[in-house]
Amino acid sequence: MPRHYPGHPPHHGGHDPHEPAVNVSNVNFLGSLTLGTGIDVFGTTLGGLSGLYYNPLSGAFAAISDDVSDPRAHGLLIDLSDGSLDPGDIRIAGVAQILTPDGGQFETTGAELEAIAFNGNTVYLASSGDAAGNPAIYVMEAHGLTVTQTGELPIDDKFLHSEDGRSGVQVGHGFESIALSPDRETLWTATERALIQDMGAGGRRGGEIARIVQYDLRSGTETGEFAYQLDRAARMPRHSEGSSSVGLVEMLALDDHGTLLALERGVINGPRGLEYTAKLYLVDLSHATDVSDRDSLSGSRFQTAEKTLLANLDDFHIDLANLEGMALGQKVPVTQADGSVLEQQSLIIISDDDFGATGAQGTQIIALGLTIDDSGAHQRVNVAQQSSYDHSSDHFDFGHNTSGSYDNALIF
Ligand SMILES: [Ca+2]
Ligand SMILES: [Ca+2]
Repeated sequence: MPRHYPGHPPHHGGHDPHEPAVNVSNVNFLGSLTLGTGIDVFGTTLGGLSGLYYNPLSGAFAAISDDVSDPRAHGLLIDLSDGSLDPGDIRIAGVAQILTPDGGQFETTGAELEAIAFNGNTVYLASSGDAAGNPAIYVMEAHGLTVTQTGELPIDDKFLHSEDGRSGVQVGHGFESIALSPDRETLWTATERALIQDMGAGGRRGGEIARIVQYDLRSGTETGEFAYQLDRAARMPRHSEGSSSVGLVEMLALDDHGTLLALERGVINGPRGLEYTAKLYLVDLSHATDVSDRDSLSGSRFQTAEKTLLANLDDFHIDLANLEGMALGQKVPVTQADGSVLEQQSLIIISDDDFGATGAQGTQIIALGLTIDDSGAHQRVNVAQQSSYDHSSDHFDFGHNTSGSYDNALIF
């Protein structure tokens, strides 16, 4: 029986007769599974999973691994047809290699890949930092089991490390998210935490201010930046050493106009070791100030993105791992408390196990069901819209793998 999260009522912006475009409500917990550490997949180890993409045509998920020494995407099949995530519902499928434009190993870039999106033709990968510490959005072409870089989106100087160390992303906290609009014309990414020069902008009582960056994919140019106020980091126990932080680790677009789902993850490294929190927010950029012309937000006035809590994953009473990636999956039948069955949109959230280095016991996969009401949207939410995608040759077959071995099937 899925657990219902009473949560907060959907927020109605109320500023504009066209708002809210999309409402999300009735968040249900459909289950959680952990894949153990050290699972060998064609000579690689499943792990480091930091971003997730769902291909509605193949029914497969592609998870990007942040392994700097062997960048790759892992294929996963997740069967939620009965509305519940249970042992045996997850199968590991192919591995796709990531290559540089000249066909070389992508590890030479030193990039830590943290998010993935695919528009039917082009794969986009976000990096939290490369060998020089700078973030990137890589533009790639997928051919079978290889994904080859063809370009990069331009990154404004304010995100790059300055020689004096006073501006740019905090080390390791560059881009962790990619959201593609349903019409595939807009891409949003975001810094995980504040830029160095924006550190004081959250005020004494607020969390850090991250920046959401908007790109127009037809022109390949940046078209806006929006301030996103993170939750405050959890307080450390008195007299204890350690650290506590909150970061924006994934986003998904629900419409073409800046209605997003966002995942905020907290990391507390204290006397009890590493503990994690995760909160799912509905984000609306439509009233946020475009701050792209401000190299620093300190001392300036601006309207942040609106955010509404949809679910605190702690309320599902599971031991949360280091959750970093999410994707909207198939529609699922979800049994409600009164016994009725509701068709919901599934949301899959995955953890980065850091290959066990931080003591993680494996990759956690959490399934939620959401009701997404897009009746007010200019364009319907349609995750299956992939009209230009030729998928004649690369369907996964759920029934094919009965031997327990992995199909090195095509992911894209
Ligand atoms: Ca990661
Ligand atoms: Ca991510």
